Amino acid sequence: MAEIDGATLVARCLKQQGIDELFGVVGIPVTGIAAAAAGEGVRYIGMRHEQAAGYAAQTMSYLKGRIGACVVVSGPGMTNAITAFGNAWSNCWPMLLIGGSSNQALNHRGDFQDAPQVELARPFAKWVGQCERTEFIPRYIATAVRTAISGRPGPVYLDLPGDIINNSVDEDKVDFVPRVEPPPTPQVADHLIKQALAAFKSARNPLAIIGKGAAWSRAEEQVRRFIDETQMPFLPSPMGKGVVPDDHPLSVSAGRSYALQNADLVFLIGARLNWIMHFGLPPRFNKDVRVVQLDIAAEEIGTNVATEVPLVGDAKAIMTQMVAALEEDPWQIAADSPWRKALKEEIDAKKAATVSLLESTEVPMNYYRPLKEIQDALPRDALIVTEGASTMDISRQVLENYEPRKRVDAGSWGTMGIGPGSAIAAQVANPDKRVIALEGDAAFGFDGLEVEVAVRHKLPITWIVFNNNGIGGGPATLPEGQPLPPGAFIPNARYDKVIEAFGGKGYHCDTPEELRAALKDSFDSGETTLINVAINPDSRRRPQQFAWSQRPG
Ligand SMILES: Cc1ncc(C[n+]2csc(CCOP(=O)(O)OP(=O)(O)O)c2C)c(N)n1
Ligand SMILES: [Mg+2]
Repeated sequence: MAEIDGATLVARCLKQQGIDELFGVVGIPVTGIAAAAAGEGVRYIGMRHEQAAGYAAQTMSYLKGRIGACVVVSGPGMTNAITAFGNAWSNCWPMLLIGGSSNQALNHRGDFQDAPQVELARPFAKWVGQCERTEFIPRYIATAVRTAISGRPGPVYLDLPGDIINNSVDEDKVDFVPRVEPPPTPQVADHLIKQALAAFKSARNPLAIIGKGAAWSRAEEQVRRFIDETQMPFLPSPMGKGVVPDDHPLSVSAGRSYALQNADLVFLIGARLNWIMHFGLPPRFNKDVRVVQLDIAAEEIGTNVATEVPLVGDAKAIMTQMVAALEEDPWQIAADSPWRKALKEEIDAKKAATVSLLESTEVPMNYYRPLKEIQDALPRDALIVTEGASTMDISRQVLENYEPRKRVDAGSWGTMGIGPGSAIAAQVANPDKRVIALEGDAAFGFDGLEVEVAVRHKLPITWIVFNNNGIGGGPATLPEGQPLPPGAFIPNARYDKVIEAFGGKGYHCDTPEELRAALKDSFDSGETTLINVAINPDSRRRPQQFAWSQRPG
């Protein structure tokens, strides 16, 4: 009888479940899994920190529409992955975290890197399991995958003791199971679609809010048709950008605050009324706002604001129903309606107010001008990974997404450090597309050495660091003999040298012209490059505040 070891079995099952790449950091007891991967058709990508492996795995899930995986060692390796695990929980993304753990025979004996790993994962996990026998590995992986991708997605943790990984078993004794099918995509009863349409018709100022749930369920075609048919103004959430292209005439992104304050009805399409949407509460929302809510999770219905029409199910399936109902009973918001006219005026005024910032020739540069250089240089199907405070928030206004799932950012958890792992996954998933990782200098610091992984795997990511000397900016010189400002870093640091240490190409830019030339050179080179952009530390976003500093209480 043929024997198979646990490590090979893990790699084979990952492949069977549609996982073509495995991210991780090797060591005892998981090195064998990484080593077996290539033989089973899984590309192993060794990262420099477990959190980056975790961000890469979940970004893979989101971009490919199934599940990405990462493997980490016991103890500190596993705890290092927990922040990424929490980020997947907060964003409702699938992710399979595989943690090696101590040999079962050494439980409670003070083993190397022993830790309560199952308990650590549990609060964030949709499912946790510790595999007790090598023969059970296929069933455990299938259960993990099925749970992670079904309903509202989320992260799952599979704990594999060293002896389970290292044991060899008779292949005939292995508990093989079939590949997990794509999850069901529930629709709603027709009367709810009718109720929703009636609610839209009865509203004076309806607004669609498109979230990344719509992007996850691949609802773009149906959402786009709904917007076109009804002419309903829409606001994308940060990662809902691109489900309907940002240059669609009904996008109200530029007039976001006005649109939210004045909408009398919001149609949530895979978007949550959490802090990013100011909880749906005054002063940022109308106190009497009505809610039509499409969400995959029944328990999300009614969060913060009562829901008038609940549409619980898959965004693509329900929007298909909605578009069909509109075909039978067409209805449209007139272009000369007071709501659309008022929004247009507001948007025109807001856009006009930004022109001088976008065209500024000041040096050191503000945020807007270099972002405009990037916007002008990017192809329409570029993937934009971005994090930082002003760097990320202003980029949301200036950098447009024209296709769904083309923006990954700090997300629902506001997590700094997501960028490098996510950019690596984005380029691996889209080898022929332009990928940029736009990083605040502080954000870059969390995981900056991951650029080595990009160089090593020949991933032509363009890293762009917006360098304003710190967290929200720092002084041009550090004060002597006084306490240092808490967010200040070494001024004028040359992050471009970081990539040069690994043989990548670095650029330093002080002016818009230098940045334009660097972007062109970077894009033409087909290499991994890093552009360090000096940003005026006193430059801030337009006077309009961050959602995270706008929370009540
Ligand atoms: C893991 C984590 N640690 C700390 C923070 C707090 N935080 C919010 S934004 C930020 C960095 C902002 O600075 P930078 O990336 O340089 O962007 P800037 O606003 O300067 O453009 C930090 C540390 C966080 N959000 N996540
Ligand atoms: Mg900064």
